[in-house]
Amino acid sequence: MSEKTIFEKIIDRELPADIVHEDDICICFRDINPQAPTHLLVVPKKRIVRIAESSPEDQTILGHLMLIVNKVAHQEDFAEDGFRTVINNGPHGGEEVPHLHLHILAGRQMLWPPG
Ligand code: DGP
Repeated sequence: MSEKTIFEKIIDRELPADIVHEDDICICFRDINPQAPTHLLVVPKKRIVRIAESSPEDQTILGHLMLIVNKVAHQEDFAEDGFRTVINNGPHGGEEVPHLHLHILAGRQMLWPPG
């Protein structure tokens, strides 16, 4: 865990991002490769590598991320129409960036099962 992830570079303002929310615990910004009309990422400032490597001491952070999903859904005005929240974990999950992040997808009808 030596090199900074892309998300740590965004948190540290070494890379630009379209930030829609930030607080002491997390940051939320627009995904660079959107899979829906609105595609946001909610990222904890603490580098939890992935949900399968989180621990009980992360409980407050993990709960906070969920509440920020709620906040930005209202702030960005897609709470009522609906949206999908996704966490990709490991190779079968399609995880690319080893820094926990919640995807929020909104602005179109989601399909089930997901691809
Ligand atoms: P995942 O596959 O779950 O690890 O998702 C990683 C997401 O991160 C993917 O949807 C694209 C997004 N992403 C990667 N690099 C950047 C970047 O430099 N800026 C932004 N805004 N998003 C990025």
